[in-house]
Amino acid sequence: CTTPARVNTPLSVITEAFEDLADLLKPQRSDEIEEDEDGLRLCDFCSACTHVSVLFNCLGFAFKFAEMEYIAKVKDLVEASKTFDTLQNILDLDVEKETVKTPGSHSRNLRRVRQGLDLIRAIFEQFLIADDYSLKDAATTAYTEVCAPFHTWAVRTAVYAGMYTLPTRDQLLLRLNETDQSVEKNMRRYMEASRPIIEYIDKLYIERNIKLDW
Ligand code: 1PZ
Repeated sequence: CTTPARVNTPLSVITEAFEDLADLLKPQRSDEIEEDEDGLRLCDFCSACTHVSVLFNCLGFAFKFAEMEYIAKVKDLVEASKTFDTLQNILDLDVEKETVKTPGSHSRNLRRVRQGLDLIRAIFEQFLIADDYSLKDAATTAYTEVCAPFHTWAVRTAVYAGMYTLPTRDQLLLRLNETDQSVEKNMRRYMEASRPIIEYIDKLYIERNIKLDW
Protein backbone atom coordinates (compact mmCIF):
# COMPACT_ATOMS: atom_id res chain seq x y z
CA CYS A 1 0.00 0.00 0.00
CA THR A 2 1.08 3.60 -0.43
CA THR A 3 2.01 6.05 2.26
CA PRO A 4 0.70 9.57 1.81
CA ALA A 5 3.35 12.32 1.72
CA ARG A 6 2.09 13.86 4.93
CA VAL A 7 0.27 11.82 7.52
CA ASN A 8 -0.94 12.74 10.94
CA THR A 9 1.19 10.62 13.20
CA PRO A 10 0.05 9.87 16.76
CA LEU A 11 2.81 12.12 18.03
CA SER A 12 1.84 15.05 15.83
CA VAL A 13 -1.76 14.76 17.04
CA ILE A 14 -0.62 14.97 20.67
CA THR A 15 1.81 17.77 19.94
CA GLU A 16 -0.80 19.85 18.12
CA ALA A 17 -3.33 19.33 20.91
CA PHE A 18 -0.87 20.70 23.46
CA GLU A 19 0.18 23.57 21.21
CA ASP A 20 -3.46 24.57 20.93
CA LEU A 21 -3.78 24.36 24.70
CA ALA A 22 -0.62 26.39 25.26
CA ASP A 23 -2.02 29.05 22.90
CA LEU A 24 -4.99 29.44 25.22
CA LEU A 25 -2.58 30.37 28.00
CA LYS A 26 -1.03 33.20 26.04
CA PRO A 27 -2.45 36.58 27.02
CA GLN A 28 -4.99 37.84 24.50
CA ARG A 29 -3.75 41.02 22.83
CA SER A 30 -7.23 42.45 22.42
CA ASP A 31 -8.12 42.74 26.10
CA GLU A 32 -4.75 43.46 27.60
CA ILE A 33 -6.12 45.81 30.22
CA GLU A 34 -7.95 43.16 32.13
CA GLU A 35 -6.04 40.05 33.17
CA ASP A 36 -7.68 36.77 32.27
CA GLU A 37 -8.99 35.82 35.68
CA ASP A 38 -10.64 32.55 34.74
CA GLY A 39 -7.60 30.75 33.43
CA LEU A 40 -7.56 27.45 31.62
CA ARG A 41 -10.86 25.71 31.08
CA LEU A 42 -11.07 22.16 32.35
CA CYS A 43 -12.70 20.81 29.20
CA ASP A 44 -9.92 22.23 27.02
CA PHE A 45 -7.30 20.74 29.30
CA CYS A 46 -9.01 17.35 29.30
CA SER A 47 -9.37 17.11 25.55
CA ALA A 48 -5.63 17.62 25.11
CA CYS A 49 -4.88 15.07 27.85
CA THR A 50 -7.14 12.49 26.24
CA HIS A 51 -4.93 12.44 23.14
CA VAL A 52 -2.00 11.05 25.10
CA SER A 53 -3.72 7.66 25.16
CA VAL A 54 -2.48 6.82 21.68
CA LEU A 55 1.10 6.73 22.99
CA PHE A 56 0.27 3.84 25.26
CA ASN A 57 -0.55 1.66 22.27
CA CYS A 58 3.13 1.74 21.38
CA LEU A 59 4.37 0.57 24.76
CA GLY A 60 3.10 -2.95 25.11
CA PHE A 61 1.33 -4.91 27.79
CA ALA A 62 3.53 -4.06 30.78
CA PHE A 63 2.27 -0.49 30.74
CA LYS A 64 -1.41 -1.38 30.68
CA PHE A 65 -1.51 -0.45 34.36
CA ALA A 66 -0.03 3.00 33.70
CA GLU A 67 -2.51 3.46 30.87
CA MET A 68 -5.50 2.52 33.02
CA GLU A 69 -4.27 4.78 35.81
CA TYR A 70 -3.77 7.72 33.51
CA ILE A 71 -7.08 7.25 31.73
CA ALA A 72 -8.96 6.91 35.03
CA LYS A 73 -7.50 10.20 36.27
CA VAL A 74 -8.33 12.04 33.06
CA LYS A 75 -11.81 10.55 33.07
CA ASP A 76 -12.39 11.90 36.57
CA LEU A 77 -11.41 15.36 35.33
CA VAL A 78 -13.70 15.00 32.31
CA GLU A 79 -16.54 14.21 34.73
CA ALA A 80 -15.55 17.21 36.85
CA SER A 81 -15.66 19.44 33.78
CA LYS A 82 -19.42 18.93 33.65
CA THR A 83 -19.69 20.80 36.97
CA PHE A 84 -16.56 22.94 37.10
CA ASP A 85 -15.57 25.38 34.41
CA THR A 86 -11.88 25.87 35.13
CA LEU A 87 -8.88 24.21 36.75
CA GLN A 88 -8.96 26.90 39.40
CA ASN A 89 -12.53 25.97 40.32
CA ILE A 90 -11.66 22.40 41.25
CA LEU A 91 -8.71 23.51 43.35
CA ASP A 92 -10.74 26.14 45.15
CA LEU A 93 -13.41 23.62 46.08
CA ASP A 94 -10.88 21.07 47.32
CA VAL A 95 -9.06 23.74 49.32
CA GLU A 96 -12.35 24.66 50.93
CA LYS A 97 -13.19 21.03 51.70
CA GLU A 98 -9.57 20.25 52.67
CA THR A 99 -9.48 17.43 50.12
CA VAL A 100 -6.67 18.63 47.86
CA LYS A 101 -4.51 15.58 48.63
CA THR A 102 -7.31 13.13 49.37
CA PRO A 103 -7.07 10.06 47.12
CA GLY A 104 -9.55 10.38 44.29
CA SER A 105 -10.12 14.12 44.69
CA HIS A 106 -10.10 16.18 41.50
CA SER A 107 -7.16 18.25 42.71
CA ARG A 108 -5.16 15.13 43.45
CA ASN A 109 -6.02 13.63 40.08
CA LEU A 110 -5.04 16.88 38.37
CA ARG A 111 -1.68 16.67 40.12
CA ARG A 112 -1.26 13.07 38.87
CA VAL A 113 -2.16 13.92 35.30
CA ARG A 114 0.27 16.83 35.44
CA GLN A 115 2.98 14.41 36.57
CA GLY A 116 2.14 12.16 33.63
CA LEU A 117 2.49 15.06 31.17
CA ASP A 118 5.79 16.03 32.75
CA LEU A 119 6.99 12.43 32.57
CA ILE A 120 6.32 12.32 28.85
CA ARG A 121 8.18 15.63 28.44
CA ALA A 122 11.15 14.23 30.37
CA ILE A 123 11.14 10.98 28.38
CA PHE A 124 11.21 12.94 25.12
CA GLU A 125 14.02 15.13 26.43
CA GLN A 126 16.07 12.07 27.35
CA PHE A 127 15.20 10.27 24.12
CA LEU A 128 16.65 13.13 22.07
CA ILE A 129 19.93 13.35 23.97
CA ALA A 130 21.52 10.75 21.70
CA ASP A 131 20.57 8.77 18.60
CA ASP A 132 21.70 5.53 20.18
CA TYR A 133 20.06 6.07 23.56
CA SER A 134 17.60 3.26 24.21
CA LEU A 135 13.98 4.00 25.06
CA LYS A 136 14.43 1.92 28.21
CA ASP A 137 17.29 4.09 29.45
CA ALA A 138 15.58 7.30 28.45
CA ALA A 139 12.36 6.31 30.18
CA THR A 140 14.16 5.03 33.27
CA THR A 141 16.10 8.26 33.75
CA ALA A 142 12.99 10.37 33.15
CA TYR A 143 10.86 8.31 35.52
CA THR A 144 13.51 8.45 38.25
CA GLU A 145 13.61 12.22 37.92
CA VAL A 146 9.96 13.10 37.53
CA CYS A 147 7.68 10.46 39.04
CA ALA A 148 9.60 7.99 41.20
CA PRO A 149 9.94 10.38 44.17
CA PHE A 150 6.15 10.49 44.44
CA HIS A 151 5.36 6.82 43.89
CA THR A 152 5.22 4.00 46.43
CA TRP A 153 7.93 1.38 46.54
CA ALA A 154 5.60 -1.20 44.98
CA VAL A 155 4.74 1.04 42.03
CA ARG A 156 8.38 2.03 41.47
CA THR A 157 9.48 -1.61 41.47
CA ALA A 158 6.79 -2.56 38.96
CA VAL A 159 7.65 0.37 36.71
CA TYR A 160 11.39 -0.39 36.71
CA ALA A 161 10.66 -4.04 35.90
CA GLY A 162 8.33 -2.96 33.10
CA MET A 163 11.07 -0.82 31.54
CA TYR A 164 12.77 -4.00 30.32
CA THR A 165 9.76 -4.75 28.14
CA LEU A 166 9.74 -1.40 26.35
CA PRO A 167 10.24 -1.49 22.59
CA THR A 168 13.62 -0.58 21.14
CA ARG A 169 14.20 2.87 19.72
CA ASP A 170 13.64 1.66 16.17
CA GLN A 171 10.52 -0.27 17.09
CA LEU A 172 9.11 2.84 18.74
CA LEU A 173 9.80 4.99 15.67
CA LEU A 174 8.13 2.37 13.51
CA ARG A 175 5.07 2.15 15.75
CA LEU A 176 4.83 5.92 15.94
CA ASN A 177 5.23 6.14 12.17
CA GLU A 178 8.08 8.61 12.60
CA THR A 179 11.60 8.99 11.25
CA ASP A 180 14.60 10.18 13.28
CA GLN A 181 14.02 13.70 11.93
CA SER A 182 10.25 13.86 12.33
CA VAL A 183 10.31 12.38 15.82
CA GLU A 184 12.80 14.98 16.97
CA LYS A 185 10.67 17.80 15.62
CA ASN A 186 7.48 16.48 17.18
CA MET A 187 9.03 15.67 20.53
CA ARG A 188 10.63 19.12 20.76
CA ARG A 189 7.31 20.75 19.94
CA TYR A 190 5.60 18.76 22.70
CA MET A 191 8.37 19.69 25.14
CA GLU A 192 7.89 23.38 24.32
CA ALA A 193 4.11 23.32 24.45
CA SER A 194 3.76 21.28 27.63
CA ARG A 195 6.16 23.39 29.69
CA PRO A 196 3.90 26.45 30.18
CA ILE A 197 0.94 24.18 30.89
CA ILE A 198 2.84 22.27 33.57
CA GLU A 199 4.08 25.54 35.07
CA TYR A 200 0.56 26.94 35.02
CA ILE A 201 -0.79 23.95 36.94
CA ASP A 202 2.03 24.13 39.50
CA LYS A 203 1.29 27.80 40.04
CA LEU A 204 -2.33 27.03 40.87
CA TYR A 205 -1.20 24.93 43.85
CA ILE A 206 1.62 27.22 44.94
CA GLU A 207 -0.67 30.28 44.92
CA ARG A 208 -2.88 28.40 47.36
CA ASN A 209 0.06 27.59 49.62
CA ILE A 210 0.09 23.92 48.66
CA LYS A 211 3.59 22.47 48.52
CA LEU A 212 4.39 20.23 45.54
CA ASP A 213 6.14 17.48 47.48
CA TRP A 214 3.51 14.77 46.87
C1 1PZ B 1 7.16 6.41 25.17
C2 1PZ B 1 7.78 6.28 26.51
C3 1PZ B 1 7.40 5.15 27.37
C4 1PZ B 1 7.82 5.21 28.77
C5 1PZ B 1 6.97 4.56 29.75
C6 1PZ B 1 7.11 5.03 31.14
C7 1PZ B 1 5.92 4.72 31.94
C8 1PZ B 1 5.93 5.14 33.37
C9 1PZ B 1 4.71 4.65 34.04
C10 1PZ B 1 4.32 5.26 35.33
C11 1PZ B 1 3.28 4.42 35.98
C12 1PZ B 1 2.65 4.93 37.19
C13 1PZ B 1 1.64 3.99 37.67
C14 1PZ B 1 0.91 4.28 38.91
C15 1PZ B 1 0.90 5.38 39.60
C16 1PZ B 1 0.05 5.51 40.78
O1 1PZ B 1 0.75 5.24 41.95
C17 1PZ B 1 -0.53 6.88 40.88
C18 1PZ B 1 -1.54 6.80 41.99
O2 1PZ B 1 -2.17 7.97 42.22
P1 1PZ B 1 -3.23 8.06 43.44
O3 1PZ B 1 -4.45 7.27 43.06
O4 1PZ B 1 -2.55 7.57 44.67
O5 1PZ B 1 -3.54 9.53 43.53
N1 1PZ B 1 -1.17 7.26 39.63
C19 1PZ B 1 -0.73 8.17 38.78
O6 1PZ B 1 0.25 8.82 39.03
C20 1PZ B 1 -1.55 8.36 37.54
C21 1PZ B 1 -0.88 8.65 36.27
C22 1PZ B 1 0.34 7.83 35.92
C23 1PZ B 1 0.58 7.54 34.50
C24 1PZ B 1 1.53 8.38 33.80
C25 1PZ B 1 1.85 7.86 32.49
C26 1PZ B 1 2.54 8.75 31.62
C27 1PZ B 1 2.64 8.35 30.21
C28 1PZ B 1 3.79 7.57 29.80
C29 1PZ B 1 4.03 7.56 28.34
C30 1PZ B 1 2.96 7.09 27.49
